[in-house]
Amino acid sequence: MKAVLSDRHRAHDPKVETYLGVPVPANEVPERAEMIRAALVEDGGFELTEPTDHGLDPILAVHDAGLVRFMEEAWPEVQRQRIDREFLVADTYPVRNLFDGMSEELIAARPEPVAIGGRVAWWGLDSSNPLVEGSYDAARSAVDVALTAVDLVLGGESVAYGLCRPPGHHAARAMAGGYCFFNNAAIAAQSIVDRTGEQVAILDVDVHHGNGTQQIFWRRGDVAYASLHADPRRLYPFFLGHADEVGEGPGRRANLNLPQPLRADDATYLRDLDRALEWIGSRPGSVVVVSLGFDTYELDPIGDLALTTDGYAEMGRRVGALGRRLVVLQEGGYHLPTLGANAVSWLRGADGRAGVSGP
Ligand code: Q9C
Ligand code: ZN
Repeated sequence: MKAVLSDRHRAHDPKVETYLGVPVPANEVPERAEMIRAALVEDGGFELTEPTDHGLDPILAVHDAGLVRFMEEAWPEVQRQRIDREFLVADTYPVRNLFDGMSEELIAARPEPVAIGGRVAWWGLDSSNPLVEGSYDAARSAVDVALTAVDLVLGGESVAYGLCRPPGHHAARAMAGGYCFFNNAAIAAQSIVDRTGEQVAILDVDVHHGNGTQQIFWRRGDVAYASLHADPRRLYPFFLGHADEVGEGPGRRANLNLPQPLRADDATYLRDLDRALEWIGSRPGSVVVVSLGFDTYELDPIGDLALTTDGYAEMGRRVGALGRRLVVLQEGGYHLPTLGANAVSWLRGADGRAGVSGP
């Protein structure tokens, strides 16, 4: 199997994030991708390739130009405004109740702030998403990784893996968040639609609901989104991911959320995976984009499900058995010691090989 990865992810190297306002060690760190890379190399069954530059157009096909401009300008502005910080996060957000009673028209006309502390809130979801000096460059490289995996699959590969970092599925049209800046999977799916004219399905198996991907395709019937995730009443992103969110307008019934119970095990999870796969299989299209997270793992420090390394092999096998071409893109997963084994297990399963046994 071909695996696309770039060293440029290392430029996004936050040391700290905040948890309920208090600094804690960052979870989404360069070591994550390095662990997976090492395991792919050691396995021997993966051909590692570098991404090619795809420019800004595919990003602007999905994201608001203002978000892209903010990402370009954020760190230079931190320096220009002489904010002495190692990372940028917001403290004051434009939450919906701020605008209670105001007309949609007047709300929409509120101007973007000029202070960088206001802009990071304007374009952001949450304060546990540190933006550092190299975040923009790394986020651009993650998009190139995803689009190069698309190139491989449209060029005839039956499956390609993109080791995207930073991840993407929390990033919406006009919003970063949840360790994500640009939505790699959404950009990949849009590019497949544009280049093939076919419908596309996105299967999201990260432990968190992909609110960004859902938002981008909410009113779209040509890109279906199916997600298994911890019930948002318990876990980030807290406010979206409920089962009654099915899409609207032309996108009605093209969104499927399957919230999972606390500590859901392989058997419980795989039953709902089969529902998602059946739903995807009933829709047209020959390519499926997978948002792959290993924060569903039993020892993940921020997830609350209980999947195993063997469970990932079976998950990969069932997704591979769909018989669709697969663009598999890395999202979360934060238990560093097992990330490599879990990735190899899932990908070997999808490739129709036997999984590796757990550590
Ligand atoms: N103390 C992805 O897995 N909040 N994003 C975490 C932990 C944000 C996770 C707080 C979690 C986002 C791609
Ligand atoms: Zn996640």
